[in-house]
Amino acid sequence: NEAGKPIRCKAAVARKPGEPLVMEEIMVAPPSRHEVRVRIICTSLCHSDVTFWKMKVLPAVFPRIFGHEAIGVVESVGEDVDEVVKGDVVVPVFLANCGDCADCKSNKSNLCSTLPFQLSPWMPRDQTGRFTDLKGEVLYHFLNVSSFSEYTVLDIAHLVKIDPSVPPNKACLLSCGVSTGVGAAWRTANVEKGSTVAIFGLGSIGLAVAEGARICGAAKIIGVDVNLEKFEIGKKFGVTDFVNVGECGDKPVSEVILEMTGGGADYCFECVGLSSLMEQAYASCRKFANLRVIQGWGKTVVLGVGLPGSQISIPSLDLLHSGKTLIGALFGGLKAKSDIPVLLKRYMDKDLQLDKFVTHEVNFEDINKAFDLLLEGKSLRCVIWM
Ligand code: CXF
Ligand code: ZN
Repeated sequence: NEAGKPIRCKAAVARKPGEPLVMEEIMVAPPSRHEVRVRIICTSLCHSDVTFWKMKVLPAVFPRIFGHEAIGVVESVGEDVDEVVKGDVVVPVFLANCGDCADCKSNKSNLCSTLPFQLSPWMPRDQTGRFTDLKGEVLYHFLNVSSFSEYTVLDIAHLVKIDPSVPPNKACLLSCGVSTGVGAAWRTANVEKGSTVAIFGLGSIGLAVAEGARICGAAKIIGVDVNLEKFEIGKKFGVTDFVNVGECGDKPVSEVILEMTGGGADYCFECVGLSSLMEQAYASCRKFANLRVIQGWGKTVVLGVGLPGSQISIPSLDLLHSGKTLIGALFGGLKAKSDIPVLLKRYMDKDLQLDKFVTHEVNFEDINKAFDLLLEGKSLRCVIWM
């Protein structure tokens, strides 16, 4: 029984930006107040891990333990934790949900104000760390999760207790990427039956938007990508039409989409993080049919993570005359504690499909293979088993 004591275990440490992770023995401190120490069962690689692993300028901090899409078992709990007990199966989430603040209590927001989202290298509540290497040197945290370790410490606001019967290699997908895409269609856009959707970028997030739009009953799901192969993949996720950006010639993509949809898609989603694509997405969505229609048309959702400082430019008269909306969403607008169990149930009911996102599985020792596969564009989700 290690409760209350540091645990020695294996972790994949990112020592330097862009260099392969190093398997090391590390020490994981016991959970403080409002915290839980978790044994990770499996984790998967999300593109944000790669983005921050590559980053040489601030907010880059090394050495660091990446990983934020995972599932695990509670090993021990700190003071004032009554939501979970040892042995509970939990899914970590990078975005907090304390359940207690004005925002968590409101159905208008998923941005907890007790622990507001920030790119901190520490634990969220006290801004200190729980990891050290065997020389006593600090290893930084990532996105409040750091799941590339056999054990990690999570704030209680950053985990969701789930039904332990769900296969872990599927449940872990709901920890970040798939939830973000499905949530964007379901919660942020509120896609309804019969609507037309355009998705810019058919990576895992874009495909998860397609899956979300499909289960919401969208009639037309247009995938936009530079890679024609993505259309074949997209079809498996409900994509019905494809726009190959390389084949649009001098025409802006938005013009092609306006033609295909007779005036614009009801909902557009940007899933790459490129300013020009965000502008094209906004230009591709439909204007209000008439001013008495209060809601429903012309909504653009930005999910892609842009470069720090990057700007977008929207024609102001377009905004004024069209009544279109542009919104960004973290975690697809989902509230982790209440929405993840709903998505899991829909998976168990064979309604939401998760299996097709898992294209590869590797053992923890081979974690660098997961990086290679994602960098080469060969994988959607590669599950890493501890
Ligand atoms: C991202 C969202 C934007 C900031 C970095 C993390 N989420 C998960 O991958
Ligand atoms: Zn992620």
